[in-house]
Amino acid sequence: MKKSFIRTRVVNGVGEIQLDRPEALNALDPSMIRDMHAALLQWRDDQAVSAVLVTSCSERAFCAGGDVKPARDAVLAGDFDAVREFFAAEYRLDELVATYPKPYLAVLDGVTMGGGLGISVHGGVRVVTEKASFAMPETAIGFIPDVGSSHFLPRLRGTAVRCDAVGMYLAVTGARIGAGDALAVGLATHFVPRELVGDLADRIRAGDWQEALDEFVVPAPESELEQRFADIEKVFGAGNVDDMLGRLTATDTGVDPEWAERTHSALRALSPTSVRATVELMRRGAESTLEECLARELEVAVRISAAPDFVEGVRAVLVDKDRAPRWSPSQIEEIDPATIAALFGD
Ligand code: QUE
Repeated sequence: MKKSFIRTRVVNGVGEIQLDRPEALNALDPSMIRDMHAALLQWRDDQAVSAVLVTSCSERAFCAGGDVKPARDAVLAGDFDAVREFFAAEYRLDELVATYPKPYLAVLDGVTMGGGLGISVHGGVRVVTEKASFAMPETAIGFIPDVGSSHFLPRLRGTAVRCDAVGMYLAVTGARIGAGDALAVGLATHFVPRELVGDLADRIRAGDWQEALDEFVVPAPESELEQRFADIEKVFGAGNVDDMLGRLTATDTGVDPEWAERTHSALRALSPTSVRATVELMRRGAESTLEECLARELEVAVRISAAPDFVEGVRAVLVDKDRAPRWSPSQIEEIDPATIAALFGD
């Protein structure tokens, strides 16, 4: 029998899913998505299960995303039915998490990117440790932030300090943030030090997850991102991609010039098609339900996977790992608005 990449068990009414594909940072392949979906469905209708806990067996990662390498192979084979089915299955899992009728807890102790957010952020409890990091890095591989992110990113506003633009910033730049940042924007809900998450999981398995959290949660670490909220709001708060680029290169905006320079070069290295599509996706997502967002993301995902940058981006980042993608078109200014409209089926 083929090895399964997830382990499941039920202890004291807690259904536990442990992601077990450490060699791929728990990137979600079709079998993991299928097995996770099946376990969640079974537990949803099982009176003996009162809560679900999702953890990782890897020290490095919770989950690096949906495994896009097989999707790239399907594109190269011209099998777009397979591409669609891959993403559709992943988004159905995300929607099941979002609508799950029982408490859903994820322990995020390591890298969480892309599809990793899809199986955690839509749940009610997202515990982070100081080793947690988050990113939606799809614009770096010629893709779009998906897994419902066009619903949850436009709704991040900062908690202590308000910032409406932070979701747009995270989506467009793919910036990686830490545990304190994730708590400050609401991607995470609770902080527990790494040295105590094993004990936390044991206490959750003992049956009362709320008591367990009460016992182990400590105050959140500082957020560096929060220090940037004013600049992020000025640059990413309104307008189109050209406005954003203009504000990053202008000298009279009051934005920290060192951060503006860094952010500008980061943006220029990303897929121009992805950057434009992502801004449009987030704008539309701000006014849509999660169901609408997932349906839209699926259509854009299938169409953009057929554009040259997806095959090239996954090649550069995950296959050859030269990190030197050759984008086509190569500049944001060269993108025809009709190309973006077509991605959205307009
Ligand atoms: C953007 C992404 C992904 C990424 C890197 C990006 C992504 C993904 C992985 C990944 C990482 C490690 C693995 C693996 C896949 O990286 O979606 O198989 O071993 O799954 O810049 O969207």
